[in-house]
Amino acid sequence: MPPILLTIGGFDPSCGAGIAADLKTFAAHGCYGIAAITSMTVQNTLGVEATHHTPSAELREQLEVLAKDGEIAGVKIGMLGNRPNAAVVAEFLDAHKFAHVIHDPVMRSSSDSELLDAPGVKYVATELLKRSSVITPNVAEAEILTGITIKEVADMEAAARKLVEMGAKAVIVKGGHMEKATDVVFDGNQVHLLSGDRVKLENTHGTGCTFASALTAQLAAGRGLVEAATLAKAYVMKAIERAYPVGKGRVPLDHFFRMKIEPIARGTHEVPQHGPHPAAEPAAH
Ligand code: PXL
Repeated sequence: MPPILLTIGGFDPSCGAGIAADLKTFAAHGCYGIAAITSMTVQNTLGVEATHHTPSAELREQLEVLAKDGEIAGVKIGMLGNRPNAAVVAEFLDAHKFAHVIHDPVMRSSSDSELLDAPGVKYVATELLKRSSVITPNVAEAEILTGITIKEVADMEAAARKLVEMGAKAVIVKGGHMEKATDVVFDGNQVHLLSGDRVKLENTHGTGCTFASALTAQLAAGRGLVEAATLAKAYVMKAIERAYPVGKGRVPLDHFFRMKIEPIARGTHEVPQHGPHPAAEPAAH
């Protein structure tokens, strides 16, 4: 049985970020994904035009109906929208004690729309952070949560240490927007640096969601934090490399790059063998 992973986040109708990106990432890792929507965003590849947050009672219903249905191997948290929805998620985590809770503390979209209101940010810092197994802020989010200005890797490390003092169990500060794309992984004891190449990041969308989802899949598969983060980063890098434009704006990642094979030759499709089917016909010449 593949592990069942739950994503709690916003829906991006252009499917580059949010729970659609999470579900694609889970599937690409051989996991079965389920999802609870915190917010319906109005969005295409050019940016977010509006957000309509799920009423918190409805979010609670969504989460509870999923939890009572079976074993959830890991939970990934993304966009929360507002404080009431963040509080529902905290209540849900307290009620169920999941083995892996990966929180990507999304605050603004790459097009700079607010994805979590100010009371929600405060709630993440004081309440939600300590309920997750790993929190994965980018540099801007780490600055907001800690109040530390981040200019170089040493500052990222200081922010990671501060987040653990604030109650986080483990932290990955993502340096994708820094010059060398170094990520700082802090498990509460040791700091590990993951270096990377900064590939076309300005023009991509959904890298943070994808990284945290791949990390969730790797942790649920039993890997340790550093190995899981290394594999998740490699997956994101490859998915960026293979990305192709879908709309007029930012380019979503290719989550299924591993499945890219030569187009199937005519005559080799798996169709029932009763009667001719155009896809099953061998090429005429
Ligand atoms: O990339 C952060 C993010 C997360 N979740 C949703 C989003 C975005 C960015 O636009 O729309 C739903």
